[in-house]
Amino acid sequence: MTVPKEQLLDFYRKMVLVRRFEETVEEYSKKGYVPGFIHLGVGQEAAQVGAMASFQEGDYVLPDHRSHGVCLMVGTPVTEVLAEIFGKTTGCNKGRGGSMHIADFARGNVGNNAIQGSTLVTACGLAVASQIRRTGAVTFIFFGDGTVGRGEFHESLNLAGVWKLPIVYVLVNNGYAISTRATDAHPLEDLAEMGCAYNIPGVTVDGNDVEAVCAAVGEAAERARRGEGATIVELKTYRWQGHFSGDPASYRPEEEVRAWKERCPLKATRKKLIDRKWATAEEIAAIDAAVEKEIQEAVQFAVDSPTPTEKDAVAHVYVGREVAGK
Ligand SMILES: Cc1ncc(C[n+]2csc(CCOP(=O)(O)OP(=O)(O)O)c2C)c(N)n1
Ligand SMILES: [Mg+2]
Repeated sequence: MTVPKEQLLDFYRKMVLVRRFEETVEEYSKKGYVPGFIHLGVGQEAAQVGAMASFQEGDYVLPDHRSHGVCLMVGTPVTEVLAEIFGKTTGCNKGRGGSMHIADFARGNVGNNAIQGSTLVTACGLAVASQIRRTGAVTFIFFGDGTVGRGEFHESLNLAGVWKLPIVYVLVNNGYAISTRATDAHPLEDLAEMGCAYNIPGVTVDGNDVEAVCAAVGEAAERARRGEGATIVELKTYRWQGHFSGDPASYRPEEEVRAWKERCPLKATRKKLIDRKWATAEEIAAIDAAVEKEIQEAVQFAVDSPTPTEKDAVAHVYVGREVAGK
């Protein structure tokens, strides 16, 4: 699939934004600004940006633990997502959620979750709600190859298959679940085929090709909007870093990492832009510079924002209720 020039330029800008966001989170984590673990999606930008191109107002999305990029694509300001990861009061969840609990209900991000597989079940609930209300909304759920081994994956597919739920299962296969290779953990090479047991079609595409991702997820979303049910879209990609920031990832051969870095989704998109004469090197550099400015402004905002007070820690626990004595 070839997307129009303006869309490819937009994809490129968004992928640079996600890449620089992740690199910045890592940099500030090392400086001590980020409480808790972080799981970075460097290398997976095309999967996140390309898949979210089909997300529309009124839809729902359930990102996962490696989905800062997905949270940005929902439209939550970069400042608010970064401040959330820093645990600041200006974060989109007032600094209470952090990296693994980023939600923005108003924009359809129902929230990621540190418990692998739990959101697969939540997806069914959201999809049933939109089916009953006839809103035409699609639920996009992001999860990894490792999460396919959870029981919830099968429970979710079973219900989605029987009730033809409007869900797009975005299966981001980055080859590993922590240190376990996907090929050692699953009997199939293409995990999208697992849908056949539940009468759910599956498609496997190059997750580093933003146009291929956009096309496959787009078709799945249209199918769901037509009331024809769920689809699994498996995006084959790779995470450049370890499972969490700080994991040396010594379980992966250096040659494998090098080969995947050669297949960088940003580099591939830059090449397409140049080859099609849709952008010059200078225009690409201008996009990079504009993104850098946005990132640095977000850093300033997040660094300068206040941390929650002790009183804040118990506020917002119950909706509309004050905790006595606090
Ligand atoms: C129920 C549950 N079991 C185990 C874990 C620990 N854990 C966190 S991420 C992860 C691996 C997830 O692998 P995958 O689904 O492939 O996603 P990736 O990290 O590769 O993006 C595991 C086992 C967890 N968070 N929740
Ligand atoms: Mg994985």
